[in-house]
Amino acid sequence: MLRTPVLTQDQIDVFYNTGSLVVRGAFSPEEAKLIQEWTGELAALPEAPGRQWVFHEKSLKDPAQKLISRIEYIHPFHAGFKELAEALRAPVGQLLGEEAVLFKEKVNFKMPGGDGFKPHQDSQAGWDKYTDFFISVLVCIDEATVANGCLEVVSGHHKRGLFRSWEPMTADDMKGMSFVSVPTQPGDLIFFDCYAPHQSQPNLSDKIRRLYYATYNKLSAGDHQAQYYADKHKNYPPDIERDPAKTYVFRV
Ligand SMILES: O=C(O)CCC(=O)C(=O)O
Repeated sequence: MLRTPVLTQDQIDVFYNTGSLVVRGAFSPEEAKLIQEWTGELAALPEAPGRQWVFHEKSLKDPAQKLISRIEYIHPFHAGFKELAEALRAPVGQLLGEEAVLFKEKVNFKMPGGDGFKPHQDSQAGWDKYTDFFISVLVCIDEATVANGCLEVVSGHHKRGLFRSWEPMTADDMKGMSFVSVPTQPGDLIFFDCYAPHQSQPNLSDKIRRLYYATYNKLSAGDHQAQYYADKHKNYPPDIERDPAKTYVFRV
């Protein structure tokens, strides 16, 4: 059984003032090892239509090589990740001030050669269609460093709200923002809200960097998970369910 992280009032205040919160060692080394094992099991699950969603990318080190970039829609197919998403619901509920409901989850693999993420706010990916506020939790699976592309967050600018849905941030939006790298160890967590600008660099190192993300909203704002995945499946299905005649564009 994974422990349920509990936040202090000081941590809740940091989250609201800055838009993010780092909790070191929220899971023990044994729990972190278990989550690593689960991630190996997840990556080894066969890819099949209607199952977990697997996405690939071309390696930046060797474009002839294809890498797993991301697996989404996990918890129905892996009991461990179901337990993890459940364990994180309580501290997110503390931050939301009421019960949290899961919106989506994924593992970003960022293998050696894996690409980074352009600066964005999560709600820019059309999440504002479902409700106006989400909190995500990053669970560090492998050590994340500047060299392998750890998360970089901006403090304070979450208070500006959503810039524009389905459009990346412009240079003008980013004036005065400073992206700060947040290296993490297995078992560390980073909570951040859907307006907190963040980005990450490609992984040009030789060390894998897997991070799990679970996103929640207030239960009183509705359970949007099924609709979100149905909509996303239409526009950006997992690789195995793609129509070879179509071009799919990752927008934000
Ligand atoms: O995993 C990362 O490096 C950043 C992920 C991210 O920003 C996203 O998936 O929206």
